[in-house]
Amino acid sequence: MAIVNKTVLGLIVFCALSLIACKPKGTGEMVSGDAASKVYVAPGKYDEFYNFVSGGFSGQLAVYGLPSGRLLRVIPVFSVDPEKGWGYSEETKPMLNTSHGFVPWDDLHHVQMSTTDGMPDGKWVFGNANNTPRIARIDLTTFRTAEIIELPNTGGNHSSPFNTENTEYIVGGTRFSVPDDGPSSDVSIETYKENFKGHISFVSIDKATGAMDLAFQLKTPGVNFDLASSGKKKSHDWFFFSCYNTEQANTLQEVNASKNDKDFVMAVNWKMAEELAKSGKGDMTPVSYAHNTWDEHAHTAKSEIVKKKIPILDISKFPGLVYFIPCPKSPHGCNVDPSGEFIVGSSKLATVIPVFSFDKIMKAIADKNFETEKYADVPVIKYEAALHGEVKKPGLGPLHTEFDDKGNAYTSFFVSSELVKWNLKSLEIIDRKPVYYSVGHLLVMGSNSNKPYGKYLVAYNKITKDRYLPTGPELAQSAQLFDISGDKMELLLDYPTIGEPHYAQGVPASLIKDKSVKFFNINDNKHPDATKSEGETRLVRKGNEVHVYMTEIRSHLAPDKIEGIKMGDVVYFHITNLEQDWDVPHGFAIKGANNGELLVMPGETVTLKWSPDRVGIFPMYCTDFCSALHQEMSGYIRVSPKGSNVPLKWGLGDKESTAK
Ligand code: RUQ
Ligand code: CUA
Repeated sequence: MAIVNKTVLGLIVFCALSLIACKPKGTGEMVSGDAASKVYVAPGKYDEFYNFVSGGFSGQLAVYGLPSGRLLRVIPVFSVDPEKGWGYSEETKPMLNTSHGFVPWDDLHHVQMSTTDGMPDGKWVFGNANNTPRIARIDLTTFRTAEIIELPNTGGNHSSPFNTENTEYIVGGTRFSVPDDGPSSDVSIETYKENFKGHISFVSIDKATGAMDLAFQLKTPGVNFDLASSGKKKSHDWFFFSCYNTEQANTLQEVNASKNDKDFVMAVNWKMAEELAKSGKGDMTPVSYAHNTWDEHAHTAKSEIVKKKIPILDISKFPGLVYFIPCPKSPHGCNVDPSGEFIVGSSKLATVIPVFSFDKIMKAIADKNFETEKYADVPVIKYEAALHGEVKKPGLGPLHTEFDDKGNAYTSFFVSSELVKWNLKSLEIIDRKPVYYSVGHLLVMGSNSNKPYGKYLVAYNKITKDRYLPTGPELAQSAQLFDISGDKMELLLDYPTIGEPHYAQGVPASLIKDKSVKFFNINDNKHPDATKSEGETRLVRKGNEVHVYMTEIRSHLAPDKIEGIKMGDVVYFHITNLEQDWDVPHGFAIKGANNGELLVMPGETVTLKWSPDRVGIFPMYCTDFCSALHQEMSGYIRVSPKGSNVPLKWGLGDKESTAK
C-alpha cells in the first residue's frame, strides 16, 4: 500500500507549490556498519561493473568502476579535452565538425550500450549531443569516439540515443520542434502551430562495424520529445516516446506547456516505419549534415558534409504507424520494463505514476478504443484502455524509472529528493529512501536490457550542498550507490562525478575488459605521416610549411635539435610513438604553442600545428612521465627571422642532417 505520512505530504504540498527541490533531513544516518566492506575493492583488484556515465554539460563520457565508484577514464566525445588532446590535434579536429562549423563544446545527456537480443554486448556505447544535434558511437576496445553523425531538422537532440533490441537503429527525437531545415525556415515564431514540426531520426547501425547511417525520419506535430524507450520481447516492434508541450506553446513554456491535464506517450511501430521507408513510401527530402568518422589504422578522423535525400514519413499519413497514449502532465522519462509489457511514464507534474500495458494497448488498437478527437490526425487511445494502473502518491517530481531482475521498478523524485521502489504488477510501494539531493537520473545495472543484473542502484543527484568539503560556488554533482539485493534499498557510498551526469549504463566488467586494446601495432599504422623508425625521421619544407617527422621512444625525441625554421612558417609536428607496450604514452609540448599539447599512444601518430610568433630558441619536451629519464626527454628548436639563410637542419646526438 502507498504510505505517505503527514510530514511527507506537507513537504510534497510545499514543494509542489514551488516546484523546486526539497531537502530531506537526516544526512548520513542511514549508512549501516558494513556498508564500507560492500564497496571496498582491494588494491590490485578490479571492480565488478563498468559504469558509463554521461557528463551532461561537460560533453564527455566518464567511465567508473562499481561498486568502488572509482573514476577510471573520461572519454572525450562532444567537447575538446586537454587531457587527451581531443579537438587539439589535427587528427581529432574533424570529429568536432558540424554543419555549423567546429563546435568545441556540447551537452551529452544520455548513453546507450549496444545490445544483441536485448542484452548489452559490450561493443559500443552511444551518446547524444543535446545542443547541436548529434549521435556519437564510442568504441569499447579503444574507449575512443569512433563516429559522430549530425541530425538534420532537429533542435535539441534530447530524446536520444536509444536503441532497438538488436541495435538495428538508434533514435534521436527533437526536444525543440523547429521548422524544417532550409530557406523556408525563416518564419515568424508566432506561426509555431503551423510551421514547427518534430522530427525523429532513425540511425541504422551496421551489426559488424557499428557504422551509422541516417536511414529515415518521422515527421510529427510540433511537440517536444523528451525521452524514449524501445519495446522488448513481445513489444519488440514498437518504440515509445514521451512528449510534452502538446499545447504547442512557443513562449513561457513553464506555464503555457503545462496547461493540458495530459500529454502523450507516442507509440511508434518502427518495423512498419522501416518497411514504409524501404519501400519508398516516404517523402524523399534533401538534407545536409556532418558525418565524422575515425579511421582506426590511419589514427585520423575525416568529416564529410553529407548531402542526400532521405525518406521522411509524415505520421499523419500512415494509419497504424503511430498512436498517442494520454499520459498525465508533462512526462519526462518513458521506460519499458524488461518483460516488454509495462511502459512507465514519469509524469513530472502529476501525483501518480501511470503504468501502461502493452497487451492493453494492442487490444485498444484492435478494438479502436480511441478518443473521439484525433491529435494531428493520429488516433489517441483512451487513457483507461491503455492503462495497467497508477502508482498512487509516489512522491513529487518523478523523472526516471529503472527496473531490477525481480519485477520491481525504482523511480527518482527530483522535488521530494527520494528514490521509490515499487512493484510493477501490484503497483504497491515497497520502499523509499532519501537522496542528497534532488536526484535526476538513476541507474540499475542492466536496467534497460531484457534481463537486468540488479544488485546495485546509483542515484545521480543534482545538488550536493553540505555533502563534500566546500569548493567555492560550484560543487561536484554527487552519485550515491545503493545495494538493492534485499527488499530495502541500502545506501553504501557517496562519490563525486564529472560534469553533470544524466543517463548511465552499468554492465559486468567481463563484457569488456578482455577486449581492451593495449597498444596500436606500429606495423598497422597507416597514418600518411607516420615515421616507423628513427632512421626515417626528417624535416621537409613545402613553401612556408615545415613538416617534422618525429619519433618518440624512452627517453628521447628524434630529432631533438632543429634549426632553419623562419618567422611566417607553419610547422607540423607529426609525432609517432614507437613504443609497443601497454600504457606508455609520450607527450609533446613546445613553448608558445597556442593549440595545446599532444599525447601520443604507443604505435600511434599525432600532429601538432605550430605557428612560431617570435625569433629565438624554443624548448620542446615530453609531457607524460614515461621513464626515469622523462625529464631528459626534450629538445630545442631555433626560429630565425623571415628571409634568413639558416639552412633547415636537424639532429640527434652527433647525427645531423640537412634538407636538400
Ligand atoms: S534527462 S535528469 Cu537528459 Cu532526465 Cu537528465
Ligand atoms: Cu616520454 Cu616522458
